[in-house]
Amino acid sequence: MLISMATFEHLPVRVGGLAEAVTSLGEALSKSEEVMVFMPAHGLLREEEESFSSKPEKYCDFRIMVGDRISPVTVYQVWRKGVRIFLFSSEVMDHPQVYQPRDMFVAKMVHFTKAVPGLINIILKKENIKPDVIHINDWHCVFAGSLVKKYFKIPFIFTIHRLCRERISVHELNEVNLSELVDPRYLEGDMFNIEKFGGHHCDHLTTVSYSYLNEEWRTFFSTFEGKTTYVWNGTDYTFWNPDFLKHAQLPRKERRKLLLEENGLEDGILFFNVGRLDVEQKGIDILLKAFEMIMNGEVPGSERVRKELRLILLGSGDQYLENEARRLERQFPYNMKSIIAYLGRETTREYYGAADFCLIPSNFEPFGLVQLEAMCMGCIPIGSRVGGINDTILDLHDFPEESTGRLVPPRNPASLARAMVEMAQMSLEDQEGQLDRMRRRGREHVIKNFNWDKAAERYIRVYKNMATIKLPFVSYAEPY
Ligand code: NHF
Repeated sequence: MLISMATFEHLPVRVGGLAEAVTSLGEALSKSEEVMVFMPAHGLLREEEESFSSKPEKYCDFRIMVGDRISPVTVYQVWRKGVRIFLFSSEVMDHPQVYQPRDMFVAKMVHFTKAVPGLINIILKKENIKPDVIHINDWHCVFAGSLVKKYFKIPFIFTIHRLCRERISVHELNEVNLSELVDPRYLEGDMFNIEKFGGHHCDHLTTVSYSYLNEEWRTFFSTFEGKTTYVWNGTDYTFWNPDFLKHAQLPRKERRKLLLEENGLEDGILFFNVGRLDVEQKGIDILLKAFEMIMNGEVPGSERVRKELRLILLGSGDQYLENEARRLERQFPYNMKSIIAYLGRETTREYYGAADFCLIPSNFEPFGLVQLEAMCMGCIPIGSRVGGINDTILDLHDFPEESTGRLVPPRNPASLARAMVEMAQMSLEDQEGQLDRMRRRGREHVIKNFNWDKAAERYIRVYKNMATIKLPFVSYAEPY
């Protein structure tokens, strides 16, 4: 099967989890199928890119019409781990910021929409091949998928990694002569709802977890119930492997002591959070509040834990949250450290490999990679009972014998604080036997159930029209 995927993020271009997901899926699919990826170049070709296994070479030139302007496009071809990547380069598609500023982003989307069918046309002519499916990742690529389906009769698979509820002005579409896409059913005033349009026009609609599909069932997915399903993402457990730690031979507690020392803190029970400091999705305000509640003695039975509690935040984002984190760090200098930076995958792995617990307080989370990376590294996750977090963590109270972490209600600092105290107490009371078992089970659970080969297998079933779908008369859509 020749699978084509369209995306705005693919490593080395990374804004969020989308890049990891599309890159890993492409690699896994390429073990049995041919895979080509279409992506705007985002200025990538100006740098020497080491993460490709070949040098980018020019594949073709052509021109697209945008309104009454003719815009030249050059497509470069490059290989990365068995995947053939086509990078679209033009004045607009080379803008280095992926989604910003808004005007530039919309222009990029328009150019990409026109350039993808343009390239497929040239591939047909040059190589006499045509993709069997086009897999569209998130709303930015929906229009491209829709045109490819219309012009080449190629099935269009639409995966929602996160619902954005984005709308675009219908005048903008008319101006760039894309009025053939304007479907009056998806007009809200003079704004056009792209995700709904995509849901209607695609052949299969998928999202990345069963819980997220249910959470957004009434608001979105039920409209497309006959073609909707979910496919879990995976994680790269070969990279997230404790054997690669700097001090792999030391006991976990020793590694923790060293890492805390490096961060100017004394040894204690270490909670860790990594990722974007954001209120809307990631719930970092809830985490800061929970920490403050424990430190202010507002959580019953937390006296001993308070002295021992250490919290490290790793990531940057909202200015307000960065300031809050700094304020708490000043207030509780023996207990908290915030590292406002992105330290890279290898260093992040050291933190997972030393921390006792990982906090994932998201308000919603379509899938979420952090809890899986943590479980792979023996760092016990405490996460919100939402989306992919709910699907992947087996809670201590729900499944005492199989548990891999703790689940707490979202948007609830008091519940999170209680769970943190409960887990810290287990650690202090030296129930390490039980915690060690959770750590071991966590890694096994991820390797068995959330690997990319399994995801690829399931997507191939979707591409071939053979995946189970979620319909209201089945209470549970099994993954196979
Ligand atoms: O893991 C990749 C990622 C998800 O939950 C994540 C999200 C965006 O919000 O599928 O996409």
